[in-house]
Amino acid sequence: MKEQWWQRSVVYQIYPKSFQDSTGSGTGDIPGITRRLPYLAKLGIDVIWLSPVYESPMDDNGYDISDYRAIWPGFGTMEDFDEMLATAHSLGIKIVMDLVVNHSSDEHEWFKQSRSSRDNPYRDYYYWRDAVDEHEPSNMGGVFGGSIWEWDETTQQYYLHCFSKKQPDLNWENPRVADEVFDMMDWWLAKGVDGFRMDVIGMIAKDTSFPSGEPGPTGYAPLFPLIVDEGVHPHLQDMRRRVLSKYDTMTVGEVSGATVETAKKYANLDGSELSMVFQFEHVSLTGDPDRGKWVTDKPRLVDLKQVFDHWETGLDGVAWNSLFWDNHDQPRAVSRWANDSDEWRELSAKMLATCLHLMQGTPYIYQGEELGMTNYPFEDMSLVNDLEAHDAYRMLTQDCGCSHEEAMACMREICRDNARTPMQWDASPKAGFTTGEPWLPINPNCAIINAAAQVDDPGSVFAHYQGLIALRKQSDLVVHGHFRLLEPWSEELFVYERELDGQRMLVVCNFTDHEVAWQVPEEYAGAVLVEAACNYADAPQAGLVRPYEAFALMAE
Ligand code: TEU
Repeated sequence: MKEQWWQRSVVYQIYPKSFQDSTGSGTGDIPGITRRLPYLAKLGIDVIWLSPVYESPMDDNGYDISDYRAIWPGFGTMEDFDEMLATAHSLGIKIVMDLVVNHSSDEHEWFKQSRSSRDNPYRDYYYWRDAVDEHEPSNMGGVFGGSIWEWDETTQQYYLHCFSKKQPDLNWENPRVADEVFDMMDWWLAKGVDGFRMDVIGMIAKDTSFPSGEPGPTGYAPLFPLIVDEGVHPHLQDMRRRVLSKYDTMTVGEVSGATVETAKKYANLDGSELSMVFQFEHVSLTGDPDRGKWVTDKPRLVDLKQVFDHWETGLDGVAWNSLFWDNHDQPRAVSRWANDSDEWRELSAKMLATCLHLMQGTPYIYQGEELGMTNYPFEDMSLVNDLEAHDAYRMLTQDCGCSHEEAMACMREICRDNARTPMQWDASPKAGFTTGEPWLPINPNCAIINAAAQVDDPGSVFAHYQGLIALRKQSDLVVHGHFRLLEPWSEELFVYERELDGQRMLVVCNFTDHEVAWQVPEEYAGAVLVEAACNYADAPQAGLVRPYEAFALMAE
């Protein structure tokens, strides 16, 4: 099939609240993004995934939208947006917006109308149900804790919200909802944006019998049985027909429950639905039936390799993979997957980059990942903003019997604010992010981890990402090569091979802080070293792989 531009692209995710403040407000904004576009051009990325900048009460930092065609004043104006878009395009960078249409804000006009009376024309834009025996219609719990149902006194019914009560779920069974969404998407695409990242798009079709389930320690039943995956595809095919097919777009769906089988539909190379999906198998390798993701365990390398092998081989030639370690909902890559100590941080951050960027699929870099930014040392909840984390702290300490310190250890390992601390631009106390009071604490390690110290250093993490991005641009093997996992049972090495038309690349990554005895396969004797993949200054040593070493070899 014809190569699509987003198959050879590298995407950079910007969380606008934490990227660059241009006014001294303490939160990032759109003019700040515009100012930093030359930095992104130097890195070499092709696409920006811009987390929401729309009008919002900011209950969930913009993932609760009250006007899909307006900019939150704290981020700037629509003119600022238009200037950012034009500047990005002038630098050869595309902009993909965040489409949040599983739910809106409760302050959206649609919901204000919907909740005003039972016979309002907008009533069925959302899910409303009567109480059952004076209780919520079902006992499922939301992602941010509590019931998925909120009582509304005015019309004496409950409304559905899978996330916070300020994020009522849109009723996609009502065709007018699709009409409104597709019209809004068309409006943004006509402005020149280049596509969408689709927030929890895998959740827009629900079992509207709203079943109850077996409650857990929180007293609520799990949410996932509510989701009807097969009901999502007709909406996406409709979206493709009515809107996306009119433009040359990149689309990526957040489908946390995606499997290789369902991804073959969501991300089919025939263009019938989306370009790709974010699957969550690798970021869900740890967890607990009662506490969910709130544990401090580290994923096992063998499990991680099994997931990537499954997805790389499962989609090859049929659908397209996204590749990520990190985003605004995940802890920082080098802290979660490698080693953020002073001794090993730079080396292991580069190793992670090589490991991910030489696989088949579109790689995503989360802001600061290209610098090796780390998790934040949260000591208590006073510095934590995220509503998901505050609910989790309450659940851990009140429902699961955790001590404050046990709960804070989970926060330091996994909470979303680890990725949301401000971007570290320079070594000054406020990291060049703001001249005001930052909305989240700035990591004190900005003194040593910052863009200014790296952009002109050929040995920096930034430079390593630059090299991998440049390699992808000129290598059909990296973009299209078939994946084969080697050493599947090694708990230390992630070794895989790419092959295309007889050309082969061997990628070797040591995920440990110690030397591992290992021999490069005979068929790679005399192969050529891929400089961009290597994170040690000198060539790999025969018969062993050094701590957190990454290298690649090319053979004909
Ligand atoms: O995330 C979906 C979601 O379930 C997240 O809450 C995430 O998977 C979870 O925090 C991991 O444990 C999307 C957005 O990315 C997230 O920022 C929003 O809070 C959420 O949807 C609601 O819009």
